Amino acid sequence: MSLTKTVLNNSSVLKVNTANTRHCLTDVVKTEDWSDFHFTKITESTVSRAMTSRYFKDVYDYAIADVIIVGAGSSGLSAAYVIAKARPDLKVVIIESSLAPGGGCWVSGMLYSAQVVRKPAHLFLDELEVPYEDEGDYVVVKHAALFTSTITSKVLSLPNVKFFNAVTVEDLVTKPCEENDKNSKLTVSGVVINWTLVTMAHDTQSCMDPNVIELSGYNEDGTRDYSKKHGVILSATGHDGPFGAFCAKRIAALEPETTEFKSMKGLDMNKSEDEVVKHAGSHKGGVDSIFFCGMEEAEIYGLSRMGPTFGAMFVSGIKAGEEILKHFAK
Ligand code: AHZ
Repeated sequence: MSLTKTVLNNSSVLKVNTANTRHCLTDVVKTEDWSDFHFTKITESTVSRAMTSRYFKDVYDYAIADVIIVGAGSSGLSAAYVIAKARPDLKVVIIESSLAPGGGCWVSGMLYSAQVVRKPAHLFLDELEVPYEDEGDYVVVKHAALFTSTITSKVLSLPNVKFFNAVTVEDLVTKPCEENDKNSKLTVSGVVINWTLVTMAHDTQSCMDPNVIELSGYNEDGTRDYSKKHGVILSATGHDGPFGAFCAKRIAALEPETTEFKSMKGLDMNKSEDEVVKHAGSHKGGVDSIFFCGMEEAEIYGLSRMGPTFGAMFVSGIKAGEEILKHFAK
C-alpha cells in the first residue's frame, strides 16, 4: 500500500517542466503534454548519406592501419585501450564479427552477471573508474556489462580508433619474410575481411569476394619500407568456436612446421590466469608481426582455461599492448 502511495506521489512529482524535474529537454518542451515537441526536419537520403559517407571514409582512411585488433572481447578491448591511448599517432582498427563488442563479457560465468577479477587486475578497473566490491584477494564488479560498456566507451572515444563491427576476419594477408626480417618464414601484412553475414553465407552462395585492410610499412610496389615500423595484428578472438581462435588456427595451417595449434586444456584458474599473461604478446614462431592475447593464447599454446575470472583477460591485453608499443617505439 505504502509503495503504491509512493509511486503515485512520485508520478505527480515527475511531471514535465515542473521545477523539480529539470532535464536536458526542459527548455524546448513548452507544454506539459509534449504536444509542441518536434524534431528538426530531415530527408531520408540525408540520413543515408550521413551514414555511408562516414563509413566509407573510415574504410578508405583505414585501408592501411598500424595495429589491427581482431576481436573486441575483454582482452582485445583492454589492449586497444592501452595502445590507442598511449600512441594517438597510431591508426588502430578493431574488427569484430558480432554486432556487439565485448565478446563473452556481457555476463560472467553461465549467465550470472557479477564479474570476479583477481588482484592485482583491479588496478585496471581503477584506471577505467569501474566500481567494485573489494573482497580481499579479489574484487567483484556488480555486472560484467559495466566493465564492457565502460571500456567500450573509452576505447571508441579515442580519435585514432576505428571499430568495424559485424565484420569478420576471414583470412590473413601474408608475404614471405625478407632477409632483414627475423627468423620467420612468413609475415602477416593485413587481414581479409567480409560482412559477417556474408562470411556465414559462403556455403550457400557462389563467390562473394572479401575486402582487405593492409598493415603499414610497405612501399607502393609492395616491398617493405624499412624506414618505417611495420604494422602488426593482435589477435584476440577467444577460444575455439564458430569464429574463435581464428588467427591461431590460420597460422597453424599456414606454417605447420613451426606453429602448432595445441588446443585449450581443462579448467585451472590459478594456473591458467598466470600462464595466459605470461604467453601474451608476439607469437614466437614462424610467423612475424602477429601478437596474441586472451583465451586465443590457450588454444595456440595449449594452456588451461580459467572459467569466469577476468583478470587475465585485462592483463594479457595490457601486456600484449605494451609489447606492441615497444615495437613501435624501437
Ligand atoms: O565475436 C568474437 C568475440 O567478440 C570475436 N571474433 C572471433 N573470431 C573473429 C574473427 N573476426 C572478427 N574471425 C572475431 N572477430 O572475438 C571476440 C573474442 O572475445 P571473447 O570474449 O570470446 O575472448 P577473450 O579472450 O577476450 O575473453 C575470453 C573470456 C573467457 S573464456 C573463459 C573460459 O572459457 O574458460 N574464461 C574467460 C575469462
